[in-house]
Amino acid sequence: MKMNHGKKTSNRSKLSANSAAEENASICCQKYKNGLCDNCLSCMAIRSVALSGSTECIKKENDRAREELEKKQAEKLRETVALLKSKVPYYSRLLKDIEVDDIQSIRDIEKLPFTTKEDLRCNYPFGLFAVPKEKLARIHASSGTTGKPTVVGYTSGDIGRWAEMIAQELEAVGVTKEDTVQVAYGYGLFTGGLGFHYGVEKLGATVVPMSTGNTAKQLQLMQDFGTTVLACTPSYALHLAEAGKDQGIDFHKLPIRIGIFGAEPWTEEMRQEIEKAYGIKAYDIYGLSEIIGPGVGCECSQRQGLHINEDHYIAEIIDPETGAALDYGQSGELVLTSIAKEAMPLLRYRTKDITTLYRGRCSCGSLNVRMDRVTGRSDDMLIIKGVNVFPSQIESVIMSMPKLLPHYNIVVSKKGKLDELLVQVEAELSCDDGAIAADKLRRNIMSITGIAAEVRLLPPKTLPRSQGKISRVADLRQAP
Ligand code: DLL
Repeated sequence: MKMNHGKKTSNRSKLSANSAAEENASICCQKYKNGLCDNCLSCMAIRSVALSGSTECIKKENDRAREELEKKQAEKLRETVALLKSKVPYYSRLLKDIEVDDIQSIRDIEKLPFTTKEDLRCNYPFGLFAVPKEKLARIHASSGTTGKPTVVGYTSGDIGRWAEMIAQELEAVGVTKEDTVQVAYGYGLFTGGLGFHYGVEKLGATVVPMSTGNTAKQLQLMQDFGTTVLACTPSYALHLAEAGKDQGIDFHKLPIRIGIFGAEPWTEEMRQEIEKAYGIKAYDIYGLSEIIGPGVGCECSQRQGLHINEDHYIAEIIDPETGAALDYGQSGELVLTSIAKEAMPLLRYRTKDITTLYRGRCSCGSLNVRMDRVTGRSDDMLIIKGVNVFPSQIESVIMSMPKLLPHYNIVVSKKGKLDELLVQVEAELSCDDGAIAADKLRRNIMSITGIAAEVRLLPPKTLPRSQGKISRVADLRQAP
């Protein structure tokens, strides 16, 4: 049986849902006390309507609060444009026909140019910095597969705001000062480790700065130090769970209760697998170095999407092919503008991450725009036999089959002129069961993607494990 180490998440969720409703009720009372809407006949009526969550006056109040937020965003956007025009020669050239006064509302963001990873490479290393080098407190970089690394800089103010942001996100999933947070994201040029580290310290919890790898030690200290929160990539969480099981560790008997996973795409099914293995609640956190690092968006205890930190960023969704703006609820490429960054603000950065944005008040009370989990990157999308396929679709199929293990890879190759898709998955099955499972997997992939894949079931622990971001796809068609 799992020991109770003060696992507070579900109570917390109920509490925050109630307090959101109470907040709505009090807003309603205050604003409409001299002219209640039809539903607001008495305070009790307001309260019960607020709990059910849909009155005319709550909607009006939400609209007013959004308007207020967007006004502040527009002001910060104007300041950012002014800063870039005066301090970054690359942006001064790009923005030569745009005046700060052209930005009157956040919808005017569409007048601004996009920024891409290529722009960062062309300005390597410090060409996009808006402050002199001596004002930098830290530099991070991501290596990328080709060419020069992407370099990002931070002032001490940027680092302070980043830590604050992560601390708030940790709090929103139920992490408290009493928690011990094992940070198993890489420390170094990658933003994951240090980004989390300072957020945990800011919150006042205890940080165990493990970085990636050293799996045996991770497991030992997790037990000896009484880790309550694990932060790492979802693929490494799976690897740790598997290694722990091999050592006979029963995670359900340990105090660990929360996992904060991100830095790579993962599916809802993967979440369930991880939660089952550890007996924890797992939350999705999103971010990218170009914008700051982890924490651009994070789920709250309600898990109704990742809240975008709108005091710091403006999020848009565009059609990745045409660059045209898409509406809330439509899936496309996420574009982010930093509006509170000193060292390296970016305008309309094309993340290449595919997701959907939603508006409306979350049951935690926040009105911030929320994003769906990232389903893949526009440049990760495979076109196989003319069909668009995201690796996450194949992962969902695999993870929905209980007899298959969450360790797989996808190989795309060419035979003559024809594309071929090979999916290899580990499974603990006898030969007969294996043949049935392979056939079922083949049929399920066909029904989701429309593609006839070759399927191979492999013995457990055959495929390589990851300590950081995992690479599960090999497209051999472009190989020389
Ligand atoms: O991965 C920052 C980070 C660290 C995020 C720790 C979350 C946790 P980069 O190395 O620059 O930064 O990689 C950014 O990783 O554009 C996405 O494609 C992918 N990514 C990040 N978080 C998620 C997530 C960090 N939760 C790139 N789901 C992004 C899916 C993610 N993909």
